[in-house]
Amino acid sequence: MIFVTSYDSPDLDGIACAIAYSEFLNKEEKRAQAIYYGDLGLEVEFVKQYTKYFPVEKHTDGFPEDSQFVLVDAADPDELEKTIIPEKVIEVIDHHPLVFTETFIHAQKTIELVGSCATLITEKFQQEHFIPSKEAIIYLYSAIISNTVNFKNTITTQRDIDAATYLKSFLDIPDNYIEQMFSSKSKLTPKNLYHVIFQDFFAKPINGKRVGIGQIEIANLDETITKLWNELVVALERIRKEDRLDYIFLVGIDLNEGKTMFISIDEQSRLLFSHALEIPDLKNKHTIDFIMMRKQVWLKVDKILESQREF
Ligand SMILES: [Mn+2]
Repeated sequence: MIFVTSYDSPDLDGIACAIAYSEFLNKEEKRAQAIYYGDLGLEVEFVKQYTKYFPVEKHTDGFPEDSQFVLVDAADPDELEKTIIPEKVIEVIDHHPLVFTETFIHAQKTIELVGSCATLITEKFQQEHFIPSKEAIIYLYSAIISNTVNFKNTITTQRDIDAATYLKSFLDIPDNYIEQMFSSKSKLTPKNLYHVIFQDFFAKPINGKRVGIGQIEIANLDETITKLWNELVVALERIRKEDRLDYIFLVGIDLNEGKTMFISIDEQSRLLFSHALEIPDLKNKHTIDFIMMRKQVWLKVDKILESQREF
């Protein structure tokens, strides 16, 4: 059996790719099953409800001896489930610049810097003249729209636009589908705030310091953050303690306006990110009028911390 999976607590891109690519392998008469581990975000829940289709098994225990693995939207061994043995990974498909693919010695690799991994999966279907199932098409289309923030994100390439246009030609979805999908993940409340941030939070050591960056993508960002500021500080403090972080930062993406808000809750982190982002007057709640995703922020933070400077 080939298990198709993404990183822990996958986003919509990871889930869409796992669903569609296991379908692709099945069409090639290979036995494949999409699986995930961890938790699912509000956006995955939205597409799941819309399609009433979710052929992805939650993985809980070990794998049979003869298992093989395909990784989609994931190529970093550190983010993988520990029971997946790197030597048994036969294929890696990802769209991220930071990869450690040498770990997967037996894997065929497709690493291309487009906006969404779903674009790469869509292209594989096109090359083989396979048409995905209606449900898989909805997942792939939604993933491209989500990852590229409806093509407003600077990571968007023409290939993403072409893949989404191709997928959309098979679809008959309501005009406000994208709006609904975006607002599905915008329902931040004092109660779910910690969970939503934690669901898409990533921490790592850089040069002896532990750095954590969360990312939230919502509509009405400014209004929501202003309203939930006190709860947000509590949630970030809790994550900082649990993860023993030296620096913590939150990247907020406004889905409707295509803006980014950088959030820091302590002076040390504010200073680090002020240097990294080259924004001298960085405020605790600082808005810029274009989209900068966490991945782009990490590159800047890596660079500044690796230069051994003290903050
Ligand atoms: Mn992705």
